Amino acid sequence: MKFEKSQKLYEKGLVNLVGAVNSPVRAFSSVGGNPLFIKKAKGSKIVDVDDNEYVDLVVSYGPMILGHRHKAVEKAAKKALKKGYSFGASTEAEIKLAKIVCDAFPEMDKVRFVNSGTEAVLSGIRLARAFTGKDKIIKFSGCYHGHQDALLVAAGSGLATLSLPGSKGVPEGAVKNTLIAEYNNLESVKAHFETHDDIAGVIIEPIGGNMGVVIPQNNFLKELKEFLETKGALLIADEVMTGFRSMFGGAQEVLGVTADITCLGKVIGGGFPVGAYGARNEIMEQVSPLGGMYQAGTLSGNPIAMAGGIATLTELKRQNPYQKFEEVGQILETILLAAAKKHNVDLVVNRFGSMMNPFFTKSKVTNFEEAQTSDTKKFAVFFWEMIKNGVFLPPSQFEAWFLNSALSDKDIKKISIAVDKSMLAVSKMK
Ligand code: KE4
Repeated sequence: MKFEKSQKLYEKGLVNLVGAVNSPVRAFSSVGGNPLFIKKAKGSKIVDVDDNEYVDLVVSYGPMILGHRHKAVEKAAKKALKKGYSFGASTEAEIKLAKIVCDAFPEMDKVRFVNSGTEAVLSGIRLARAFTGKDKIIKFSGCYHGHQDALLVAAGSGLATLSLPGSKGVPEGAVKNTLIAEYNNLESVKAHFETHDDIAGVIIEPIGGNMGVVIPQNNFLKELKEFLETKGALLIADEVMTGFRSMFGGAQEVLGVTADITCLGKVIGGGFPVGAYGARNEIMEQVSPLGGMYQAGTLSGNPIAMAGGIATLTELKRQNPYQKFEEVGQILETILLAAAKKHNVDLVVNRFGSMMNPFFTKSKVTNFEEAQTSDTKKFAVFFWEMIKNGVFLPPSQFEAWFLNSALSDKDIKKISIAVDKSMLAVSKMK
């Protein structure tokens, strides 16, 4: 496999782009080497500028759940393009997508569209504060909720990848109302309520996806919701990654727990920039123009993005691929564990439906601290061997792999061969 053209573009990109990327996790910092540049993608495959083809297990960190360039989505987007790109006024498409989203999340009477997951969570937090009149927010170490100041503490994803405790440029004042708890540790949440009476709510990834995959244990989410109800605090579910992926109604549908506020992104736009936040009427009536909580956006509800979202969710509902995701996920989990056993590599695999990833550790991984016991040097060797064997993974131990409904049996076979070769390479490390 050659990477010359990616290398050339990387050097060229360094001139006007920071690190030649527009999002840090794409920089390949934790796996070494330089980022690949992608030329095109179709179905389950992605092709880089050196014409290397890969089975794609990144799928844009979640959005491309139908695979790339699904015909129904492409047709809808092309049709929308012919009517205009952006109006700064409402369109019927926004109403259509809002109904699909609210029907999928029964707790959600109304939704507001924004342009990213970060914006969705930013607004969801502001809404919780507006509704409760309280300022403090609890987040869990290892969870990542986008790059808003208040939540860039003890975060996962790119911050964990780069081993950053937080971000420069975030003033102390911006995080003074942010309290940190430990995932799967309800006592660590309760402790904050012992010393604070101004907690608006708790924000959580109902399935952790930014420490690698971390799953709530023993009814953690259900008990958290029940506890918060006794305290008049809100449960804010960050379903940017799990919404429409874990199930059509997100992780809430699978876990049987309803959040007071739900934040969405990724799949909801099918690759086009869409985020959303929603809740029951009594909460959403706080939002301008009905209430005093302000939030706005030039491109919110963009007609092309709405068309992409409507087509993606309509096709996803028609396909209902969740049982298949479970089956394929189980196969991949078995492949990883069998290869690790064969080559005597310590490995744990966490999976929730079509989100999964291996940790190079002996420890169970139920929180951020345990996730950090993973050997990231082994991950880096594994990552590059998988690339050389035609499988595109997120370039970080602390990112989830994502399945899509275009994956074929041939793709699974290719992944299996790549995993075996990559695990052998790991086993040969000094
Ligand atoms: P965006 O602003 O990147 O659309 O969404 C932020 C966000 C919010 N909540 C959760 C649970 C998320 O996973 C994300 C973003 N996820 C990362 C991948 N772990 C996006 C990839 C990137 O940062 O380039």
